[in-house]
Amino acid sequence: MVNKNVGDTVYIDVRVRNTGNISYTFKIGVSIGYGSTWYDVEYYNDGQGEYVEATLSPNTETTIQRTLQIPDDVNISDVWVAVKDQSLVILNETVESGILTVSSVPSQEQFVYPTDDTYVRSDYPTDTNADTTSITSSLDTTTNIRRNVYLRFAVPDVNIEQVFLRMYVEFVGIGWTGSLNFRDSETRNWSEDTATWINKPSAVYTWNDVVSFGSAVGFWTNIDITNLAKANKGQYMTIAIEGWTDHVYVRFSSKEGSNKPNLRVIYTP
Ligand SMILES: [Ca+2]
Repeated sequence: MVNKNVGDTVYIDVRVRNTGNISYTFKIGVSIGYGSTWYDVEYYNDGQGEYVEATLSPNTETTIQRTLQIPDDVNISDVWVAVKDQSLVILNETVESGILTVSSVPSQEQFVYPTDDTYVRSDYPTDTNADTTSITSSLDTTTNIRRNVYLRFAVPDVNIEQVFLRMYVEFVGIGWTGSLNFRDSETRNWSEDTATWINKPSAVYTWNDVVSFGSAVGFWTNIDITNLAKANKGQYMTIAIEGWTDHVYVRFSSKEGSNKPNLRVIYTP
């Protein structure tokens, strides 16, 4: 417990040591507490409370030194030092100087890009679209034209906590408010170089999610496919995106585009 008064200067001098078995980046900040509640200093002091980022390899340590003027609009009971990894508080201590030891291992994330992605068209049934920078899924019963998107991912063999499918929406048909069906396919081995409407991956699936798109563009989908990814861990997994209700037209960036589809995989090392 460090008791400080308004206007006091606090010198923070902390050594942070990583005794875990992996390297990771975390943030070190100084917080001001009222009893059991603590706040980041950045709430109160212009610039003074900004976090310091540090990357520590296993079995290394670093020293953080800060000078903090206690702001004059709060009552101070404690000064805390917090170590954070993204939003996760790993550790905090009521120390003004000393050693913080980080031994708990936080969740990690990785982004997995498709090995193959393409779209196929019902009205051009032998065409391939391996290298287009966009992939479109559509359904128009007036013209009876359908476009299906197929993505193939190699799901990493890790201890999965959560997996999200992220697709960047470039364009939606104006006023076309139909929905798309996202599903898997039992066909794991196919190639964007040869996939066509005629030989497209199987329609047999175990999971699906019907998604509606408004008029907004320029955003990422964030579809939770945790259970599907767990079931396909260490294997290739195919995801199909098909028109579900009429009329719908949604264009996504492909892996050849600038906003590649990806799986955000959150896992425990
Ligand atoms: Ca492609």
